[in-house]
Amino acid sequence: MSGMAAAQMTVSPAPEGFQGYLASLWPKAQELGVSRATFDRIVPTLTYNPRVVQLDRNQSDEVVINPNAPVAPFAPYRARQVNPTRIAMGRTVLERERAHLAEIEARTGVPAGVILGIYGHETNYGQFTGDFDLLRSLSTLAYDGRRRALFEGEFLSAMVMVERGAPREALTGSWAGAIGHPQFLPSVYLRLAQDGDGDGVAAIWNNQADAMASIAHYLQVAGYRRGEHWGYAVSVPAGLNRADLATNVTSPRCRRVFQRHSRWLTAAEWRARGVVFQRGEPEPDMMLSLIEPDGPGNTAYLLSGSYRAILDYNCSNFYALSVGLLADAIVR
Ligand SMILES: [Ca+2]
Repeated sequence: MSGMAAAQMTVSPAPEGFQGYLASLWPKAQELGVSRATFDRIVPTLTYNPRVVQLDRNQSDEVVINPNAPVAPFAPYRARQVNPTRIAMGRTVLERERAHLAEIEARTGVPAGVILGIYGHETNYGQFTGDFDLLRSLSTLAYDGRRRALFEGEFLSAMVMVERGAPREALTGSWAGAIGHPQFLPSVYLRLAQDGDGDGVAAIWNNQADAMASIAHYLQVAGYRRGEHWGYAVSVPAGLNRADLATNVTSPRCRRVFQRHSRWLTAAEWRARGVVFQRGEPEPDMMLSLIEPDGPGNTAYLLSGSYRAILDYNCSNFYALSVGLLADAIVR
């Protein structure tokens, strides 16, 4: 049976059992530090949301992809994502938040441009954060059960956020539980969110400095290296021996994403093979891997270890390349 058929046959439990299921979560919530008062204030207000179950079903169908399908070109994606409006807005935020960004960069080693590159991609700098009620979505998805372990944990994390003072009405986001300006899941918020403006609260739902400090902290923990640029646009000679450059490493996560990267060579070794840097000159001993997202004959990119921290935020080469290119365009 194909995965798609299995997904379509998944039967949701009846909505009538929803409140009983939530009540059964009390011991777990208590263990995490949620008070009875908070639990009793929130849970009776939650109702089953069939819309998010439908969206979750659609997504599970999309996951079934043909591994032999042709790979889509990057250029149209880039044109949509790294557009003049988004670049201009990024520069506006950079100007207005320059002091906060300088402090965040000094502390985390993540450059302002890369922070803004992620911020612009996730929510257009806080403009589009999603309007699904977080606790309602997560409780429904947990009850539905296709990915209960994930969503039950996120629901309980969201309850902990409320316990610690996050305003219930501010917790809105995508149907799948990503909230606020940086689109963090609640568990990510609890682990990594930071206060960027010094008021003691990491208010990623309405504060840009907090959002940017949180994005930077995420990337820092994911391995973004201070002073190591994410990557470089390059021209590749027609005769480049690509078979010799194939990676022999199989990534345990996001296998298809990492498969598109060559093995690592130094910048000097790439130059010796005829690769020309279109802009920027990395140190000769910097380790870089090649991706050709539009195929031979088009602009390619040499990627650093810091690029992989961006992949940790969202494991897609198009996303990470586009974030890096938006970053470069904003600070250019
Ligand atoms: Ca704050």
